[in-house]
Amino acid sequence: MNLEKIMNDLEKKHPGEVEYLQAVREVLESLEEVVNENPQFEAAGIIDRLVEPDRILAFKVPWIDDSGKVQVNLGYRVQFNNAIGPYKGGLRFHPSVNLSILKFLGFEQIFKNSLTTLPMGGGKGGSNFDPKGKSNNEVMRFCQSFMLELWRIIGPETDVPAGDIGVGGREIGFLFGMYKKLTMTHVGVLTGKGTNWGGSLVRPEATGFGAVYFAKEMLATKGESFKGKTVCISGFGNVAWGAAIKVTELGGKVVTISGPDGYIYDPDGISAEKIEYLLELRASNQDIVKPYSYEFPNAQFHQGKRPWEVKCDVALPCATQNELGKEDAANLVKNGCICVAEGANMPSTPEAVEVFLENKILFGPGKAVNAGGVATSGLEMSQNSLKYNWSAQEVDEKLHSIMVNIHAACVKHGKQTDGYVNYVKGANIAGFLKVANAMLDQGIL
Ligand code: NDP
Ligand code: 2IT
Repeated sequence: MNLEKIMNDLEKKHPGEVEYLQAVREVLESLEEVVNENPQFEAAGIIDRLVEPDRILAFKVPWIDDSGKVQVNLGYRVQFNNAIGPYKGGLRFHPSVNLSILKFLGFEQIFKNSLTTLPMGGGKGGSNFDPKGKSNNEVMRFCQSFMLELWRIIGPETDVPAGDIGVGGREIGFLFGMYKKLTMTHVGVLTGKGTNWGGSLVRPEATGFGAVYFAKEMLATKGESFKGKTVCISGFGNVAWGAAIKVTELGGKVVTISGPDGYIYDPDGISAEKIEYLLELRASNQDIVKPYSYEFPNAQFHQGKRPWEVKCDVALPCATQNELGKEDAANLVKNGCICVAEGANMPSTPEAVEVFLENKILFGPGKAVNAGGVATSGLEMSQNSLKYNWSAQEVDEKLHSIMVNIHAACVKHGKQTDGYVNYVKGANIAGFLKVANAMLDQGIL
């Protein structure tokens, strides 16, 4: 495999799609060896076919705001690969959304979904719509307009979207309502649904819980655990709060959370009660991060800064892509951090990842660490097919065993001769092999 030639060709075809090109390069770097050892992959053009999405739907989303003004946003769905199951992956609503970001997320999703051991292909979608500051009615009208286009290409056996940044239970409800109205079907076409109309218990907290289950396995390889560990978390969205709850349950002390404008450092620890308080603020659409320092006076708000300057044993970046750079990584290592597990998708820049690997600390990439979210979406799809609901305990046990299995697959494919586990390589190879072999079986398509 000629990595530089593949990347040069892709850069020419897709100039400026920096996040997408970054994600492809990171995966292909890990795959060089396994592709060279298996000439059947090259003969069937597996890599050339894998790096381009099957199709992309791009559309406009017109809607009327509360003042009666017409607004127009852009909407997308990237259906990347369905070799091992229907396209599956979240929808992101954030002003920064563009095709490069959705292609990077869709590409990562192929390998992540493969790692879950469940039959799901990779896809992603979203819009540059900003739900922040919008009324419920505005969000509803936007979601309905978005679904008026999207419904044509999704379905429970075709493509099953879910949440991501800016898309939670409320948005999934409005999207599902419109799909149901248009098709006159009540089916598992979306995951993250309300639990009294087809949603799975534990799905809201699954990504954060899964991330901590994975980090727990990583720590165990060094004879360590979360007990007594100081933990830095970024963000305070769906993934971050789930992770904070589980870390606290396991005896760790979470000392930071963050938003786009800065981070909170609470030396007393962000306890279960404090998390409860933050979730109440979040449910009523209020700002979380800054007000925290008014409520809990020992806590400090650091305007415009990231939490990676705080001394910690474990770091869980749970906000967004490229939020942890080379200097942040060097700081974490210098301060004695032994484990970084990515709750977000691609939060560490390539330079930061290099710092972690060079220093041989435990580093878990997003596609393995945060796979518990989509895995539980897969469990939601199973329950919808069965027309049956599992208890919270049943779902949590399945999630836990999936995360343990993903960890084992990463170790199997990522362990170096010196005993160090390169989880980046392990996750990419394990995720790739299943998809590549399925593509071989199914012919050139
Ligand atoms: P949410 O919208 O629930 O939360 C995102 C959080 O990150 C918020 O606290 C937000 O702050 C903060 N944030 C957003 N942009 C920035 C920024 N530029 N700098 C600092 N903080 C920022 O999203 P999720 O928790 O669902 O997603 C977080 C990450 O996890 C994403 O990378 C997503 O792709 C990934 N992920 C999500 C899964 C899921 O099941 N939801 C599954 C697997 C991965 P504020 O609200 O103030 O803007
Ligand atoms: O990045 C992700 O894995 C998600 N946002 C969850 C996707 C899903 O289909 O549950």
